[in-house]
Amino acid sequence: MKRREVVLGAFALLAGLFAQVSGAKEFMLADVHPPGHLMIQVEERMATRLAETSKGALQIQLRHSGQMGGEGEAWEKVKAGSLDMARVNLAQLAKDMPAVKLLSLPYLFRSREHMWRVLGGDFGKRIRKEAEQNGAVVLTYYDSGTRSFYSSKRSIRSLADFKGLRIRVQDSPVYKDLISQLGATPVVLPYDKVADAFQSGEIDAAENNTPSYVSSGHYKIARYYSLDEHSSVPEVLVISKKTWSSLSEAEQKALEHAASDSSDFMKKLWADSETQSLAKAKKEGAVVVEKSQIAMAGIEGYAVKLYSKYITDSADLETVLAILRVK
Ligand code: GTR
Repeated sequence: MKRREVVLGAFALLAGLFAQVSGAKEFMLADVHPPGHLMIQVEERMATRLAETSKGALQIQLRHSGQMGGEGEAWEKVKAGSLDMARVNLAQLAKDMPAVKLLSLPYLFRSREHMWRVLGGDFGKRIRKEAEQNGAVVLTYYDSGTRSFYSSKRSIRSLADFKGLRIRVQDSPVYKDLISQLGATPVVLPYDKVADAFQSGEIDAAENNTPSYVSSGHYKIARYYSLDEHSSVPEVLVISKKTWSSLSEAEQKALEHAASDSSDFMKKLWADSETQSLAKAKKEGAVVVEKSQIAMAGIEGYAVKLYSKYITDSADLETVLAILRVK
């Protein structure tokens, strides 16, 4: 049987567990991306699938474009149980979860396939456990590609180009250290404040994957994009433990299933979304520097310092080695 048939079969089986209902349970889902970003399309599909499977009993109310605040705020609310669900970058959880600090280290993953296998194995279980200790349940992960630097000032081609730059980062200790190690100044800002910060001169650079560089409009302000691919931290969909424990087993299964189906859907479309975004940025004037044109040897030196800071004991070392050993 083909995978698509298996998936549809599972949805049909789950649907059998739901009776037609009059009142529905609604889950508020926060995301910072605007409509049009692949992530939002994927979440809309998840909402539709969930509503169909549950015969209308389970509904997702999607709040896109940061309507519920920045990602840090959304994560805090999920932990506290005052927001049902959030889709955030896993880096947002680094402050609270030691496993995520290790996962955020540069150059940890050899490839996207390697990353997915790590998330599906023991390390994935550890992340789930740490999330639960914080009051959240991990429903699924999504592709986020690799992140690269962009600047409004100049192309970054070597370590020397970082000197004096003020670079926006997500609120993660690893990202802040990464920028300092490169000789620049980290500026922590929520995603929706980045464009204004470029305009006002508060920052000279930021970093992100190509779909976000383009859908946010940053490519129009910070035209120099250097594909150094310094990190690949996936996106995560979390639900508050409070909401999760109020659901029946059938409801939990339907939600898990819709989430994992949406992640599979994203996996198929991600590469195209990267290619199309990069083509758009180039066509509209972004100056793109390929990885082969960047003096990576100098830049990669910072990774060594980060590894020695974040691998604090033999257990951390064993964890990182286990990640590297995953085939
Ligand atoms: C995007 C990511 C968001 C958020 C944003 C940021 O690529 O999808 O979840 O992390 O980057 O830089 O704040």
